[in-house]
Amino acid sequence: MAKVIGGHSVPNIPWQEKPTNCKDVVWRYSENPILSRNDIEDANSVFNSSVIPFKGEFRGIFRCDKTDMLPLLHKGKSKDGIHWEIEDIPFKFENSIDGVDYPYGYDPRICEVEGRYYIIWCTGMKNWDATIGLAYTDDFEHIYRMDYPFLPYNRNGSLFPRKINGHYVLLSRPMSPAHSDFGNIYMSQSPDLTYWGKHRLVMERGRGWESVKIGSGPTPIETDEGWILIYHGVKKTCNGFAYYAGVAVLDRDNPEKVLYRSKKYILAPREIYEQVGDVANVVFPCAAICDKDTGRIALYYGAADTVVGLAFTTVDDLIKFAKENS
Ligand code: BMA
Repeated sequence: MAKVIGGHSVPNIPWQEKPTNCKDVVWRYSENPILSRNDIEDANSVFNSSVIPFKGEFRGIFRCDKTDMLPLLHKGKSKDGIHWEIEDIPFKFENSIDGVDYPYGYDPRICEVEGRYYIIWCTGMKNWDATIGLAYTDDFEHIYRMDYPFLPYNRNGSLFPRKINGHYVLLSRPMSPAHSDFGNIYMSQSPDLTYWGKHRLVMERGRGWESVKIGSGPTPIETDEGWILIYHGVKKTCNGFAYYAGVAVLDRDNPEKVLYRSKKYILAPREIYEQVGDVANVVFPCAAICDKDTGRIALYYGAADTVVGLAFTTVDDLIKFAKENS
């Protein structure tokens, strides 16, 4: 088994063995979806959400659109990572950065660095221009905003769970407000999580399922073979965009260097709850819990911009797939 570096033992990681007739690298939880609008009062949808192990349980930040269709962030807790108690009211930050709370928020990721939990999400600035928001919490009770890492327009921020060569490293996907049909993954570095620079291109959109744009997904997982990066890729069809998930392995000391990148997707909208919803044909992973002892991975993804799905794979499965299909 590839050795998982850092991270935690998560003996209670949600898990189901791969069905014997399944040939896919990622397989779905048999009771999907795990969360829907019925789990939050007055909700239209709950999707693209992030979770993390916390003191033997799990905590999460959930994107919920209530029936006013404004995306905001809700806290949630769970003992088993499958059954969640989500707060009905979006959380408020303890402080403000520019005099406003946040007009909207979506696609959160959570990353633990040195015992502190960072939340990275797409936020609206005062005038609603979209950029990446950054916040931290130590207890999932009080959440403190930090400054915006980047100017608009930017989304899909994923932080690495340790400093690399003395710097925090953040992946992001700058975008044009005028054209939503291109986008590549970049990385930026910071000595203090406030000032960001040394921006580098990591991956450009590819072919087929990732030909329109790509964006990083869950917090990368460190192994002795490199960082496992799960990301989403978008294809244009005559019925609009379709969202897939893919995998790449980045160099441990210099994640700008892509070691392997699968030409094939690892997850596609195939089930009815992924194909039918507010936005059809979307799988959008935002969290991957990894148990460092077994290499098991529980992958959480938004489905059709409507519900949350859970799927499984392993560190070895992903690395092998990325190598064989690179
Ligand atoms: C992207 C983001 C995601 C969403 C996806 C599909 O641009 O806004 O939140 O899941 O589109 O609608």
